[in-house]
Amino acid sequence: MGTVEKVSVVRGDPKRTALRGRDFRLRMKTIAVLPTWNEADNILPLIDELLLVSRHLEVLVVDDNSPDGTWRIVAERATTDKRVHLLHRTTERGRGSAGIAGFRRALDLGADLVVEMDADWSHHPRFLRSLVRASRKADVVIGSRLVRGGGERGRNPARTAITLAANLYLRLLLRLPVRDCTSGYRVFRRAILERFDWDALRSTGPAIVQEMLVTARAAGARFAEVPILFEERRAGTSTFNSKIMLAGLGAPWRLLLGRPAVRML
Ligand SMILES: Nc1nc2c(ncn2[C@@H]2O[C@H](COP(=O)(O)OP(=O)(O)OP(=O)(O)O)[C@@H](O)[C@H]2O)c(=O)[nH]1
Ligand SMILES: [Mg+2]
Repeated sequence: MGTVEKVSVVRGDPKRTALRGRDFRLRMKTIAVLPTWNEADNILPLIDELLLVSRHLEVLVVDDNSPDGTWRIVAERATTDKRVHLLHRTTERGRGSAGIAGFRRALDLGADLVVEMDADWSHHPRFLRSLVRASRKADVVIGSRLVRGGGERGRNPARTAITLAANLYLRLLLRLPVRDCTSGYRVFRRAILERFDWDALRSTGPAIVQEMLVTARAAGARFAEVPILFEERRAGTSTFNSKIMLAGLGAPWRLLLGRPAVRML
């Protein structure tokens, strides 16, 4: 099967591109998938801000039975707002499998575009319009810290250094056609997600971010990167730790050795 690799980088000031949003692809059903683990203090304001981006945007929270009751807050909100959905998982836990479950549910809900983003305000809704706009010419759009106009704000320099090193390592090994291959702020078109063999994806943790890029590339996806400013989480605590970082070193080797989870046509 042939592989088409095409990258386009949308340059410019992310604040300005985010505001020029008249051409948000309003007729496309767009669902933002938010995996959550203990995001009770972030989730409602974030949902509110997201719903303001477009009245055609819906939100799907995938919560793994967070001890702080994030799922309960979202369940209550979902009873009064048809644009809010909750996938409450009680038997599984993990950022990777939550993402996969969220994408599958978004497709079942009829999404034309699926957005994936963190629920801690690191991925601000003000960039969503420019990401969605770029999906007119790309199957996968990355909210990127590593193109002109993008970056990180208010972060511990050690975390920024880890991001840079991880991207260097992953790009060297996986030869991915994007600069920011650890960004979890992305937009996927339905057609490319329909090529995924969801049962065959293997990453249960954050490596799912790269596994989805590898899978999309094998399915012939066109990629684009749009600048974003990644900010420190507003409330709650990070799930990132040295164990996750070490697991991240091994993850690309598994991807290199395995077959991408693409359905045969
Ligand atoms: N459903 C689910 N979501 C998770 C799990 N672990 C993390 N998340 C969510 O995944 C997103 C990213 O997790 P973070 O803890 O912010 O990790 P990170 O962004 O790599 O680390 P920081 O940059 O320090 O914030 C957040 O929205 C979390 O709530 C999990 O086990 N299950
Ligand atoms: Mg985070």
